[in-house]
Amino acid sequence: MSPRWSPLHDPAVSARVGRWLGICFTTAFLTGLVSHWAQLPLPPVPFPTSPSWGYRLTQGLHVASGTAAVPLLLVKLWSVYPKLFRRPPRGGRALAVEVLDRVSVGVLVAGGVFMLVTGLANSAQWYPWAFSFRATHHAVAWVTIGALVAHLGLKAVRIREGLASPLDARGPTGLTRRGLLRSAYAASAVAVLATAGAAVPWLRQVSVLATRTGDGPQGLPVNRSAVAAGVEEAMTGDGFRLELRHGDRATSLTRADLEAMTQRTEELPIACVEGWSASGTWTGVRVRDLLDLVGAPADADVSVTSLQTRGAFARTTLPGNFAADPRTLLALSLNGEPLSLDHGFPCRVIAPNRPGVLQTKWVTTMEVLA
Ligand SMILES: Nc1nc2c(c(=O)[nH]1)N[C@H]1C(S)=C(S)[C@@H](COP(=O)(O)O)O[C@H]1N2
Ligand SMILES: [Mo]
Repeated sequence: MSPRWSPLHDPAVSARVGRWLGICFTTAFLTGLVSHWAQLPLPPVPFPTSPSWGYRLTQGLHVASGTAAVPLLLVKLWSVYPKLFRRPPRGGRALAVEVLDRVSVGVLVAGGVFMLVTGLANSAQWYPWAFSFRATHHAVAWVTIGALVAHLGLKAVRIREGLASPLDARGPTGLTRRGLLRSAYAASAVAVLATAGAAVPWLRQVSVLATRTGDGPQGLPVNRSAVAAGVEEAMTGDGFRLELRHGDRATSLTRADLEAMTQRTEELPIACVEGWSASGTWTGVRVRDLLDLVGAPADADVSVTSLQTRGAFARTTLPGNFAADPRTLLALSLNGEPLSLDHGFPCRVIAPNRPGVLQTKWVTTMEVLA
């Protein structure tokens, strides 16, 4: 590095902060693949229904690792940006390596920034774009992780040298490399603690920036309210029917009919793709018991439709292994009280190990798919 740059702009710093950044990106990538798998309409290998808290854990880690990466990425970029002004080497081979290096770093930075910006916006429930969040976030994840692998390969020697370099050198303000790294790690820890209370109950007191903190009717947060979904109280009154269909067999049930069936109680979490999660005690009818009313075969996939008139996720598919799991309920009550309208009155799906977005509220039809 040319002497006019501070010794803080050095591989001793960038390799160390990069190591943590790599751990965060890899964690976010792997847990993101889990989430993608869980949300595919009908994956060839079914997403498992156990453990019931699995998605709560992986999606909590997904959002926490992305959050932790933000300060690390900023410090990493700051530590390396003088390299942008480096004169390119002469000669064929060295120049080719340099070009490859710059392209992989360019893709890695652009992809990493895109992933963190879209992910954070999503976890704050802000969707200021027109493209499909999940498809795009998933595609760019592969590009970013590919660029990361290329970067690690091209930089293996420099990284090893950087990790072995000492941390005592000071910048012009007196800050040492060690001090800079500690500040970066501290910023990262604060970012996680400030938000992780959305998934970890005992962190709620310190998580001042969490989007959801366990509040809401019946002790559970609400993501899309009845008003937002265009569900009105009148649609859920005496005229409400749950339609069950299987080929030419069909049955129609009132809420009182559902209440008259055998009731089961399960403790299951709502684990939102946005990272927040909370456990609830749900009581209602086993989905399998409902499917028996129309003679559905074991493990049949079920199409579930909501009363909602606005927004996405009015229709979801409950895969066969979820429909067959005895813990999967069409819930009628939450934490000992009839569901509030915002939690999906008259009835809603609650299944183990399922992304919140697929736990359909205000269910009005369940149709067995061939
Ligand atoms: N019909 C319908 N059901 C829905 C949604 C929706 O938009 N429409 N949102 C889902 C999302 S994103 C989550 S996280 C859970 C939240 O359930 P809760 O509001 O009861 O906590 O409901 C899900 N059920
Ligand atoms: Mo959600």
